[in-house]
Amino acid sequence: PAYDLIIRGGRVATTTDVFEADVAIAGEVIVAMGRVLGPAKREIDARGKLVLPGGVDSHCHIEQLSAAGIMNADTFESATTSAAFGGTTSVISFAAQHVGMQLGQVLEDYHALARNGAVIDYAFHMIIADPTKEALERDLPALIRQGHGSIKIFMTYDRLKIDDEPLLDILIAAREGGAMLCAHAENHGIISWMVKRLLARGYTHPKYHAISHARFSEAEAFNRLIGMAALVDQPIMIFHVSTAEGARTIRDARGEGLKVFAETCPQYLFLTADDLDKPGAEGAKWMCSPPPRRKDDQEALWKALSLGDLQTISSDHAPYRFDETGKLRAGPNPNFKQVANGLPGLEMRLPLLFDAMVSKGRLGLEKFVELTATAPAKIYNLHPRKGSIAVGADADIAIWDPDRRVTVTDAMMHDLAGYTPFAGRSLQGWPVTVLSRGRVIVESGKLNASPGSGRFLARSGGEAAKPTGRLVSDMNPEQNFGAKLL
Ligand code: DUC
Ligand code: ZN
Ligand code: ZN
Ligand code: ZN
Repeated sequence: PAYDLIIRGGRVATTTDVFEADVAIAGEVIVAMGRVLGPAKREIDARGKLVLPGGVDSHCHIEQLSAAGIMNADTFESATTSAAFGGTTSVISFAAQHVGMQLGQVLEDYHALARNGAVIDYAFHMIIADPTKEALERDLPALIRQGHGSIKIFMTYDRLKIDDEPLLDILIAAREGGAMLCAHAENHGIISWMVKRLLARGYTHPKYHAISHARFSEAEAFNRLIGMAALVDQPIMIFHVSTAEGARTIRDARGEGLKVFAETCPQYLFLTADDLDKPGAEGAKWMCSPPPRRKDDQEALWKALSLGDLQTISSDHAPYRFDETGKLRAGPNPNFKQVANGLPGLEMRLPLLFDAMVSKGRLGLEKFVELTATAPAKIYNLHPRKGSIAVGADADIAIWDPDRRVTVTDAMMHDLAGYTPFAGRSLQGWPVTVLSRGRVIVESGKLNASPGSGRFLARSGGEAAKPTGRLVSDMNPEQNFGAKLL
């Protein structure tokens, strides 16, 4: 037969269309779509099912050392397995430099972990925490050329934060390498000042974590970052937008024609600060940064997604067990500052969003495909290989049963966090069969992929990371540098 596999009779969805078609695969690639294709060595009956591009999760922390030096709960094997069970077939995780580490070595170390463990394809954002001359001038340009087309920085966290001056140096370095600059943007001073005042007055319960991240710490940092990026005409991606004011700041910047991209995450669409308000230390399970906010913020984020102000929804998967190895490392009754920040989310990202967007109808199926697969693939230059069902694309496909109802439990998760912050929810729609480059890796509730079978996705910064060509006059004082900098 001409084809290795045909997915027959399903409804295929892209960002613009939903249509019934057979999808034919040869080797690792989709080679035909149409009616009554065949024959093939194998067929999958997809009648009554949706045939969607595998999810692209462009923000997840895997086998990463936290700011406080705690290793998170997953390995590449467990994290990518949980991603696959949730319908996700590509991840962009982090290669995280800490102060004193050489960037090239950091990349080698994360490559080794992923090469041995990943069951789906992966790429890395390079976290820069120590912007030395060697890191920015020697290592970074070479590493970008080797296929790491994005950089991430933190504007908060004691051991990671990048102040304004070095941030400008990093923005220039990103610009020169053609890389996207991603940021965790929160005002560090406001948060650390709030933390100290709360703890000094005995407010130690996990729920005060949310209060310590005062809402304007987000919009303030967004605005400062946007200003610096505009000065040097460098495109940016603002991670995990959580507040209405944050979303409005991004909307204003985009309205000015600035190249500002932004994401949010399920925790900001489905959780609120009240979820942290549980007896004892239990609320620590819902602690992430920024924290879940309010109901009206959720509505503002949905609106921002519908208007295109936010372009992607990632998980920010950052799993820590609710025990002495993770969240309770400081003891059974930690103060909120002692608890590692982060939630597991690789597996539940798509089922939560499918239920809300497709089954309950909020924004609809095409927008679900766009926000969770196509747009992140485009922004991070993985498209057209990843992120869409198209002839010539990798056969990364999730077949969804739109009628299957599932009540989420901790026990059904495949990551190593040991819990999900979304347990107890009843969802409609579930990914039942998942393909990565033509291999059927999830089927009948079982994984059929060996650790290390995922591949590294080398990519340049691509179109999204290209400057607009409109430098502000401060960076071009003689008005005769063309698109060149001061
Ligand atoms: N926030 C989290 O909640 N986890 C990982 C890192 C971060 O910034
Ligand atoms: Zn590399
Ligand atoms: Zn972050
Ligand atoms: Zn993160």
